[in-house]
Amino acid sequence: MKLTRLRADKILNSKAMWTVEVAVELEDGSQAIASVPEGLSKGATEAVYLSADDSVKIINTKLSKGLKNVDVSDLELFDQKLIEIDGTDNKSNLGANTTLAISIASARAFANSQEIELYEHINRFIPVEIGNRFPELMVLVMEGGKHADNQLQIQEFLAVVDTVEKGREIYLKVLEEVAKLGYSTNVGAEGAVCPTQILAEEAVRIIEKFHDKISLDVAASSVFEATKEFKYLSNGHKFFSIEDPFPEDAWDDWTKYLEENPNQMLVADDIVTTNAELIRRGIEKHIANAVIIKPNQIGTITESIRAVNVARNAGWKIICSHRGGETNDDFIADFAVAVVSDYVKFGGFNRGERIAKYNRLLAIKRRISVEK
Ligand code: 2PG
Ligand code: MG
Repeated sequence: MKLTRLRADKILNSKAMWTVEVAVELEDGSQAIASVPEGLSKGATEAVYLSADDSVKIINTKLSKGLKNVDVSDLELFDQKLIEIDGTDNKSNLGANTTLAISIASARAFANSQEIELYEHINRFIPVEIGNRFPELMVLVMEGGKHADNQLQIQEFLAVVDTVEKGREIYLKVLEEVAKLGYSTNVGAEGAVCPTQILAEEAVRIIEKFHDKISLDVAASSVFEATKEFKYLSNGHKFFSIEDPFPEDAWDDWTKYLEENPNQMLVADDIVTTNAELIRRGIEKHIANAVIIKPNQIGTITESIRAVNVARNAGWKIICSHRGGETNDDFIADFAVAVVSDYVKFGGFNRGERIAKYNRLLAIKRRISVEK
């Protein structure tokens, strides 16, 4: 099935930044659109994010001609073509936002043309069947760090649950409790509460009142003091998982921590940036046992799948994640189900662009349970 039309426009993301939206049409008239997020606390080794203006220009000139009549049926071959046209290790020619938007829109258009769901199309390229396995949710309940204007140095306080319903309940209880204690109920970048003045110890205690499976994203490369805050908290609390507790260049700190805490789920995000080669290096150095997968850190669906495969083969847990600056595109929900992700991170329940992902997950779950 050939691509016959490719067009890009600039749209706004949830942080009032411009991003790219791509529209694709196939030879049978099937159409699809896709837009991509941008991180707020980015890893240094993420693939290049081109300005939306440059991205739109490249697509509407060079790529709309270069990709015309290219077959989209095989996800891997199509993405390979994008990788070849870019010709760099970090997508610095086309931008990872450009290539990912095209990769998603083309896969979605193909799924439409075949009258199958996007997650079903992607799963054909995954060596694991979906069956009745569905990701658990790391629901964001409190925000700090670069994502909020408050005292918390740690970026994310998350409740780990198996259903959206449970996540919603905990989210609302935490919100109510924060208000009751007299703190502000401001909303952070990713749709959770970010009370001003609150300290990390109290933040955790509030969440612990309602749930005992709590995860953290320390995002240590973004805020210098975050590691210190994490070390203080870990004296009195047990966490289900800990993401980025050390900076992305402190590989030895990661290895040492895992050696000393072999049963702790330790999640690598900024240190490996969805890059299969970096994940391989991380596996060799025993830096973690779980990984965050953010397709826009690498730039195509295929390379994101590669990252998942490498991590999973080493026994690492997979967590598919949204970004700080999001759009209403719900691709990440399809992707998470397709790759049989262990967990997802879609944010809190107070921002439409996060809700879009949760609602898509609910729709997929309904669909899968009807099929069974
Ligand atoms: C993270 C993400 C998503 P950002 O650090 O895991 O929560 O944040 O997209 O800003 O990098
Ligand atoms: Mg992170």
